Amino acid sequence: GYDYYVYHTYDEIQQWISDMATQFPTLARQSLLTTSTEGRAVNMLTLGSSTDKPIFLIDCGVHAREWIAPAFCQFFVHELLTLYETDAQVKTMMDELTWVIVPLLNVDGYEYTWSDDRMWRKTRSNYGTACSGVDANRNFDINWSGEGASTNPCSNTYCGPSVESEPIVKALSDIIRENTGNIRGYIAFHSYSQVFVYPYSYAFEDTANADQLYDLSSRASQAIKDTTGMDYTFGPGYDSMYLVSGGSKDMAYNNQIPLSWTVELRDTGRYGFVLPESQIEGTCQEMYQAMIVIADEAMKVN
Ligand code: 0X9
Ligand code: ZN
Repeated sequence: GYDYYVYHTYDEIQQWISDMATQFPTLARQSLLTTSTEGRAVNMLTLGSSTDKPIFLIDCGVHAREWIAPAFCQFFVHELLTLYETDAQVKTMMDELTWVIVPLLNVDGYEYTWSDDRMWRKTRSNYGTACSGVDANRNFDINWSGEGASTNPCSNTYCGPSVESEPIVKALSDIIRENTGNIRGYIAFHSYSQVFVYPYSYAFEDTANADQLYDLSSRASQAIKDTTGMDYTFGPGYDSMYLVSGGSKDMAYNNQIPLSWTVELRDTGRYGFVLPESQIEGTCQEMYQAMIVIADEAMKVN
């Protein structure tokens, strides 16, 4: 069977997505999110026993070199699909929510990390400048090109020539806008640092539900501690790391998604982006337990 504890290429992930949809026809549906700048398909999976439930939206791999993120997305999808019949908690999560999951968002960048530069972060778009690539997590419609984003095309945090210039950003933003009021939760999986980051990151400002996000992040961190003993911190973006403008989780929150995070997976810096495959299983197991806690709350929000 498919090995969830190794890193997979774009082609392998594409095949895996269609295999999931084929093997679990009543629980999983594959669709095309968009076509990337370089012409690759960006696919998503919609999971759940019915399709009209409130949505929990997840994307993995917006930053190309953060390989553990798509690895987690694949593991998580597989858990939801294979445990549905036997695990009461998973059954409830799949009966009460519609999971929209993009296992690999920045497909062009990801391919480039396999072929040319393991440390590539951005997309591969070029708008006629010396350097290629836009930081997709600076390209969303939230204080676009403001503090914590660069207008220099050679910067790793280049916000792009215009807001939503990147097809993957435009397509994900469209999903968020088309489902306004019907998305309970959003998580963008990144690495590394082991942090639950919630809004806001573009300004020193707290959300209306800051207490809820604090409490839920705290419980998710505790679930991780109880699973593998790993420490994950949490806090608003402006506090936990650095200011970021044009990031997806702030855009999601401001489009009426109350539970919104950037989650930074393992590690805390020893291996950084080049996390050994031996750590995939532990990372997936701990974050799966955190997702149970978060899903439980998402099912309660009204
Ligand atoms: O800079 C980013 O886009 C994210 N970190 S990463 O190392 N994965 O690139 C952080 C985004 C969350 N916002 C803040 N931490 N302020
Ligand atoms: Zn990242």
